Amino acid sequence: MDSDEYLLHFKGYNFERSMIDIDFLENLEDFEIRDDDVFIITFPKSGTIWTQQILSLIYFETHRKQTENMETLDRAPFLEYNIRKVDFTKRPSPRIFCSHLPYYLVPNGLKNKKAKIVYIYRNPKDVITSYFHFSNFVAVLKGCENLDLFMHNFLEGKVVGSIWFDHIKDWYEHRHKFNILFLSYEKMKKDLKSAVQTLCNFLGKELSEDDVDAVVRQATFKNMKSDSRANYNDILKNEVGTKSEGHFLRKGTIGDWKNHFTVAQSERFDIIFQKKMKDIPLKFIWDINEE
Ligand code: PPS
Repeated sequence: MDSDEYLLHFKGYNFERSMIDIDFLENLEDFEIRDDDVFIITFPKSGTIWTQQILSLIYFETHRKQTENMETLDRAPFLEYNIRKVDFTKRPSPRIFCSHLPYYLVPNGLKNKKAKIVYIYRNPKDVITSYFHFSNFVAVLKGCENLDLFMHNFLEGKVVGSIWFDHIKDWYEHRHKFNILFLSYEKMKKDLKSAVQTLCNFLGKELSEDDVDAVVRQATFKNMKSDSRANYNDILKNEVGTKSEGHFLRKGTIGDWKNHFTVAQSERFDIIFQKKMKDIPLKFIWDINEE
């Protein structure tokens, strides 16, 4: 294990240093998995909190119908960033977790293929753009003066989550070991209702048409942004800390990278992407108007 001010390098992967309990990490592979557990797994800035909200709405009628006032972080906490020190063994089933872990660090019990994993991925130019802003917004990440420098760190894996290409490729190539659904941020953005239905089918949850509509309504960018239980404003301000003005729900769109990447940066990234992703048939959408 080695570390710098922001990153904790553990078993080949970079964690956010201040939010990690090292004892928990050391024992993560033996963390007991229940058959009805559900994991949302992502590389950072790929739609984690959005999916957290969607799954929470799908699973909990009290959330869907707004009869219980609970933050989504408490309904679907992060496994490795347990900032509220929840005793996960005491959580009632079904438990939803979020995680940025690479495939080789997740609890072994997930390989029984009973518990479910939803892997959300996003086109990496938008991930970089979102991550660049987030790094300059929250106190627990290293800020970066320009996108060029951030892209350099991103490609080198000097960010929480390490190398984006490794994360997605490894999960994809080891998908047969898990009960896993791959779904893209962009598909969710382009047709949220279909994405919710895809998720319900995978999770074995039968919701009425009205309930699906209620999930979709409460998971739009606009409605999440104004819902204090879902938008992370208070969590970032009071528990994580911020270093500038901003919002967790920043733009919430496809293709904002075009407002930040130069042509040269974009072309440089394309060459790397084509080379590294040539054997991975996952579909990426780079533009809001793309089919
Ligand atoms: S984190 O910090 O890794 O958990 O971040 P993560 O939640 O994975 O990603 C944050 C980005 O997701 C966007 N987001 C949404 N987009 C569309 N619709 C909805 N409802 C939604 N909720 C969150 C959020 O705005 C971040 O993207 P950017 O591009 O920065 O806006």
